[in-house]
Amino acid sequence: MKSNVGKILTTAAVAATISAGASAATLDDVKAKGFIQCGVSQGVPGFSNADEKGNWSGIDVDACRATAAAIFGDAQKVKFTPLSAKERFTALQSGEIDILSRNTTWTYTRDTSLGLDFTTVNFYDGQGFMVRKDLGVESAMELDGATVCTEQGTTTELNMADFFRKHNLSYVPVIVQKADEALSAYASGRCDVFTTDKSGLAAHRSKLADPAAHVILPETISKEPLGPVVRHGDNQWKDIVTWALFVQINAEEMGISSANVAKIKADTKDPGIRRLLGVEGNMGEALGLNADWAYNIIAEVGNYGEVFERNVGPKTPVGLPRGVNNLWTEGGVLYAPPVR
Ligand SMILES: N[C@@H](CCC(=O)N[C@@H](CS)C(=O)NCC(=O)O)C(=O)O
Repeated sequence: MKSNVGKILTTAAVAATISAGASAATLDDVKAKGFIQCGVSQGVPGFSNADEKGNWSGIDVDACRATAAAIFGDAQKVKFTPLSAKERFTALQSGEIDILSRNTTWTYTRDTSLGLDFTTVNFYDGQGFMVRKDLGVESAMELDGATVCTEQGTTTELNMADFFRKHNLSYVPVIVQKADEALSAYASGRCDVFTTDKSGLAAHRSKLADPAAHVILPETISKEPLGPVVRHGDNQWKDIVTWALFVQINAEEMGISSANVAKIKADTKDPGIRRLLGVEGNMGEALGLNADWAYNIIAEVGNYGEVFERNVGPKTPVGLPRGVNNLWTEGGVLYAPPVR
């Protein structure tokens, strides 16, 4: 009996040593410098966008803020690096950034060939087309011969080529280096069509002089699961970024928000919530974090629903419905593994 206990402890200790030794690099670096360097877009309202004072906001910004809240108990401990689509993966590979949180689609090729790992999905999307309303086009099937603008280094390029080829339609691609160039080429009439993720279309439309003069066509031509990316091989860091998002999804499901988390922490007798909020035990320890890691995420950044409504929901200029990005209990696909 005694020797068995000894064996189990030894195995656990060895596992802990291996995991700490092999994977602690990014967390240690981040703790030492005192902030997370977060790679974001150059400006997609609702996802990552800076105001005139240089304050960043958006769903992708909040993924980095949630991680900062988990580590530092301070969601402001993040610095942002705006990146074009083409630059983004190199910035992560080279160590210039700690997290890439920039409307980036999780694909097989990216996950397996870039030395990077997708954590989880913070927005389920799909590619669409936007045209000027006065063109009178109602379906993507009417786009034969169109000039189509988009940004280089995106999933958009191949999806668009596949779509036109599959439907035997011709098109003229205009591929530019920056989203703003693509948008101004579209706005000036150099392109008939602007194509990207549908959330991106809604975001970019909100920047146009007369958003109501543009229509997003009904077709969704691809799957674009968007989420934060980290370097391959740092499992602890990947776990922290992943579970920060899972905490926010679970919090919404449990009815815990930034508005009520303090009261719930003080009053609740629910054992699962007591563990999640660090009243009992220390769920943060296995991630190298404190017991209040999840509490801090919810208190400072909010649950997933709050993040969605504040950044891209119907009351914002981006104006997206919750749709598939709703909880599984509400008809969506958000289903986070439990914190237990
Ligand atoms: N989700 C797609 C598209 C991402 C993307 O970069 N789209 C462009 C739309 S034109 C964009 O958002 N650019 C914003 C920027 O560069 O600031 C991908 O991962 O490749």
